[in-house]
Amino acid sequence: MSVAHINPSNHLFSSGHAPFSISFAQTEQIQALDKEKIITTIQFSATEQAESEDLEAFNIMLPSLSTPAYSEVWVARDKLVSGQQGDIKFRKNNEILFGKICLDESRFDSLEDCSNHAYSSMLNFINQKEFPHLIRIWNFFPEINASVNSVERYQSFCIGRYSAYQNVTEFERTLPAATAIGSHGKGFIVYFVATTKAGVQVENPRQISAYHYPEKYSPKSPSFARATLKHWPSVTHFFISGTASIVGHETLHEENVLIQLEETLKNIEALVTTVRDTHQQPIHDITNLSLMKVYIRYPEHYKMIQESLSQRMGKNISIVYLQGDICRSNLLLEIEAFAEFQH
Ligand code: 3EB
Repeated sequence: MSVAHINPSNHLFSSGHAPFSISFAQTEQIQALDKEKIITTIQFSATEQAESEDLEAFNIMLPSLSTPAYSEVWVARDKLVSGQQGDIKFRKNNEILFGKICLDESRFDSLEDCSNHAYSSMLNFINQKEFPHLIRIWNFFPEINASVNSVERYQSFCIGRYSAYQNVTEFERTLPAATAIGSHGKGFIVYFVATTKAGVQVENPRQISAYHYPEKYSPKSPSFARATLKHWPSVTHFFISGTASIVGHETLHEENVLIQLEETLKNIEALVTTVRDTHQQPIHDITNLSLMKVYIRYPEHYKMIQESLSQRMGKNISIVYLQGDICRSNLLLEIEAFAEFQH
């Protein structure tokens, strides 16, 4: 049973030390929660799901490869209020702001404009609020590997995002960890977490910073950090970006998904080691991470990946497997991760 080792209740109820917790949970567990403290519940399903008015629940159109399907649940320690400004829906308390933008691309002349609008709105929005620091962003939109006028859609997305960031002073220093995945839904979706005090950027010694990638991947480089560490008064959160089989800036092992998995884990390991040795965080190795999301291009690779990864990760980490398109067509999988350290 692919998810037998998941024990969502370990994380579900915030210990009280952290401003929020993240876990993978099933419907019954979510129903038991205090609604005023649910930041959001993210479902992953290939079929459209009813969306609540105020972010309490929304769906990302990525088929779940593991069964049963788990939702990603964000629970706050303190009560939240909801709001909306323009295209942005948000929920916040004194410590955290969670925001989501969902755009209909047909409103715009191009994906570049759509991406630029989403990022400009988000940056403008967080700057007016008590939460000017981004610590984590997710991006989902369809047909990520398709080309329009010989520009890949992922590149158009990068160009729009980059130009929105041009209004931020020394923007590269402010970039948070991120994920960008091709979904099966129609909408262009960005969701983000912003805080009152900045997180710490972490880069990967095995990889060139994405914001310094050469032009061949995108005329304007991808604007994200490899990971963010966010220190709170008594815990630290560690957000690892979507990570793939890239060393330096090149994709490795195009033909072999299991070797891509190994290379990806080496990249994640390098981030863990950096956080342990350079940032003095109490993490020994990758088996100490708490959550992982694995995005797999071809569903037929799921079983192989799941067998290999669950063996490597042991019992403490909860893993969900989703079918999604990775932003370079030669990448077969991508993994993001999360951990919480008590001080
Ligand atoms: C990579 O390392 C893989 O454009 O926001 C991973 C995470 C990737 C985020 C993004 C892209 C993004 O380049 C792709």
